[in-house]
Amino acid sequence: MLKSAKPLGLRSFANRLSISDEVRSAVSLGKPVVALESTIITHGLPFPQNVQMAKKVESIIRENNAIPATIAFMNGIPKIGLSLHEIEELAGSAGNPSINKVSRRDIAYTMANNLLGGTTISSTMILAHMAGIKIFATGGLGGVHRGAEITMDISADLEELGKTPVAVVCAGPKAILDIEKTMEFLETKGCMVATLGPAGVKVPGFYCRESKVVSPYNFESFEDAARIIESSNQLGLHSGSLFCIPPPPEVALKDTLIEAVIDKASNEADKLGIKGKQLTPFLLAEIARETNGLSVSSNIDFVMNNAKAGSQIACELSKLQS
Ligand code: PSU
Ligand code: MN
Repeated sequence: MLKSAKPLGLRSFANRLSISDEVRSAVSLGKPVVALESTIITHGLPFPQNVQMAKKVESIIRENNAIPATIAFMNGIPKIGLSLHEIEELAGSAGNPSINKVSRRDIAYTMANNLLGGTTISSTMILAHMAGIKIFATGGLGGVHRGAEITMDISADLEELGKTPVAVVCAGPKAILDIEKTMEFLETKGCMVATLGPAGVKVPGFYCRESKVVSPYNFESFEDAARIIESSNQLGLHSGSLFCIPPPPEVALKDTLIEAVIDKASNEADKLGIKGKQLTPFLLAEIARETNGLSVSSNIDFVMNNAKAGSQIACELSKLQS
């Protein structure tokens, strides 16, 4: 007998979310809000650059007339809109093995065990959507890893982009990945991909302005981007979308430099048997070491550039909806 079970309708998942007053009010008023992930703080960048980045990206979003919402798990609680103090706590824990890297599959465990967790693109999209946020800005996307035809290492970010209606603004998949296969997978999952620039523009390769892969679509203004998002939402497609912003020429790295460094880091990972969720953080740390921190500073510059673009898209979307 299931007599004692509570009726499902009374258990609202939204009760488990902690949304800051500022974000809750901005969303309900239809103001522009930009979500931010936190795996980049906990597993993507070293301390103290991670905390500097996390604070600066929020102020850039405010300067561009939007409200930032950094997302993370604080003692198991999914929080949308972290306080400065919480950002510092998260950043100070970077490198501590007890802090979890949280994709979709890690969410329930993190909550049940009251863990501190940095959210990847995948779980940030989920929580942003639950909180009513439509735009999310970050640095680089997870994707299909090199050799995935053997390892099956395909980031949960891509599955989420196929099924959660949030627009992700980033500098493309990093060249640590197989960009061509990443684009194929996104097509299969039904995620719209567009790159800022003229028709025929290539998908950026994160550190580099362009990869070898032509972007499926392009957009030339932030209003164009907002119209694509609005069309998807109006039809209830429930798919995510990916807007790629090529990094500014003055901070992009040379293809030849970065290719050699990535090859070396990938071989090292192979040799040490690093795989699963440890692989991306390992590669990022190796690349940072090999470039004497140059990859870290350019990574931060790209996040700022994407946050500015994300804010502008959020402002255009808010205008379309008013
Ligand atoms: N790519 C980067 N920097 C990052 C990440 C990816 O250039 O910090 C992080 C993001 O949070 C992304 C996650 O969602 O890594 C993907 O991890 P994996 O490859 O294990 O799915
Ligand atoms: Mn993986």
